[in-house]
Amino acid sequence: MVSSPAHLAHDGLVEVMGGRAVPCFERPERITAIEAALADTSSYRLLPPSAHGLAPITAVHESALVELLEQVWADSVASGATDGAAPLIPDTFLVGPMAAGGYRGSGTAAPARLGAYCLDTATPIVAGTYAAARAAVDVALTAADLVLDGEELGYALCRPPGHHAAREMYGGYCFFNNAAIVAESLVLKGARRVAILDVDYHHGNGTQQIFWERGDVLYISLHADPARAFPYFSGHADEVGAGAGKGFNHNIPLAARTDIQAYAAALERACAIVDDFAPDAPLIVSLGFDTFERDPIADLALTTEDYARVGSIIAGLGRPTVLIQEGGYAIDAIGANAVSLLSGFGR
Ligand code: Q9C
Ligand code: ZN
Repeated sequence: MVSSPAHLAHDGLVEVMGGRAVPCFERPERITAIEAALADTSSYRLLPPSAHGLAPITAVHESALVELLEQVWADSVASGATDGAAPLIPDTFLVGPMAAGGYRGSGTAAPARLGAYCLDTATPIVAGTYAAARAAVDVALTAADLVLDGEELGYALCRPPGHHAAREMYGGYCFFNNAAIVAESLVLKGARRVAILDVDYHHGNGTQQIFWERGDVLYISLHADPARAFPYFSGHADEVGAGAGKGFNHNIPLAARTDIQAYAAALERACAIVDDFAPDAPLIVSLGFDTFERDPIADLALTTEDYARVGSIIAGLGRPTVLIQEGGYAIDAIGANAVSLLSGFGR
């Protein structure tokens, strides 16, 4: 289990949802609650991350995105675009005809820079955001190192999460795509087939986009049907990849209130696809607990006990596994949900 206190400084305060500014759902207590629950069981070792540098990040993300995230807060404070208390949330988005031909605008003002790279109004940037996002990547890569060094299971307590971040886009509470960065790092270490299984409530549009034309990285996701759920514009069953990646992207959309019976059947289908693909590197799991029955922004119906079953189905693949924390916003239950999932791995 790997985690870093650097995430504490990414505390966005507010997001804009449904036309209202509301307290961020993606908050520091999510990870401290998991840490506390794991510490209570006293059967897990909690390790700090080791620094892996920028190269694994720029292998997956455009440097323009990395530079934006690194600089925009300080630039905005210097220019007066923020008073230093208000988080940065874009108010103008580069979409449709204005974005034609890869146009990013030449604007240097913070709204122009944010709106050219950001998906939504729920992903505020504050002073500590970049350091937290960098640390989350290190947490993920360090958990993968543990598994490469022989552990059967590594759990990366990543925050901020990653699976909505695409090659040159952030959003959906995500800045760097922790799972995709781990997958690409495994390829760069010589793996020929890497599988990412995404069990977050939301479709991982970023991970899908990054590996869309790749036959060496399988992406398979179970998530709420985008007909009703964020990110709305991706996650449909007919999105199967393109070029060399055709057939290596699988989306399994789920109905509202899906319970463990239907969920387990879908997960077993997904695991069969992973098994057929026969990865030659550790399995990467994008792990969200927003499938929980009481999650405040979601509508599936898994219980705390059900996560043991989810864990045991994934463990049934019999593969070394790196769990990468994504979403999950019921803070009073997230620790118990994590402990339950790990129990399914026999831990
Ligand atoms: N009306 C993750 O779970 N807002 N991100 C949805 C719905 C964004 C979730 C608004 C949700 C992002 C990692
Ligand atoms: Zn989610």
